[in-house]
Amino acid sequence: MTIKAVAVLSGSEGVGGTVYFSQDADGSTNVSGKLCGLKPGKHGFHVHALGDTTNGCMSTGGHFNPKGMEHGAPEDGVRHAGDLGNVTIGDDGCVDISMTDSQIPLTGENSIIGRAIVVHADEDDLGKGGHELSKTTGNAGGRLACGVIGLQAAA
Ligand SMILES: [Cu+2]
Ligand SMILES: [Zn+2]
Repeated sequence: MTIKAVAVLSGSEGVGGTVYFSQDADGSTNVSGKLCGLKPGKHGFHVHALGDTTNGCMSTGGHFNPKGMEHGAPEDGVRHAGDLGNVTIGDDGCVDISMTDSQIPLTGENSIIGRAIVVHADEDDLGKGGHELSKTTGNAGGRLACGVIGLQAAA
């Protein structure tokens, strides 16, 4: 059985979209969907620890980090579980998301259900930018839109 989840992102100035998650039998999670209303180029894209949007995206906490690691790239050994890198927005202001990740399960103790997905104003430097924020946030700037990750009917 495939476990499925969805997040509807909304934020300032018309930024938003829908992101779908599905977990295969091998435990890795496919992430798909579409975001629009962003300026072309790379924008940080993360799972944040909390599904709390009482103060907009600001109250979703830091990057989901159950292992107590430093910030990194999705392909790095040292990374936050929530570090999904960047999405690249096209000239139309949109991106079609398609990625697979092994650290964002939808079941078990490190499940991302009830947490939030966030898209940022700036590029995530993947921990390598040399900025004081590189090792915590990738210096990805403001939180433009976010959504709480909730279960969908399984398929
Ligand atoms: Cu983030
Ligand atoms: Zn991070």
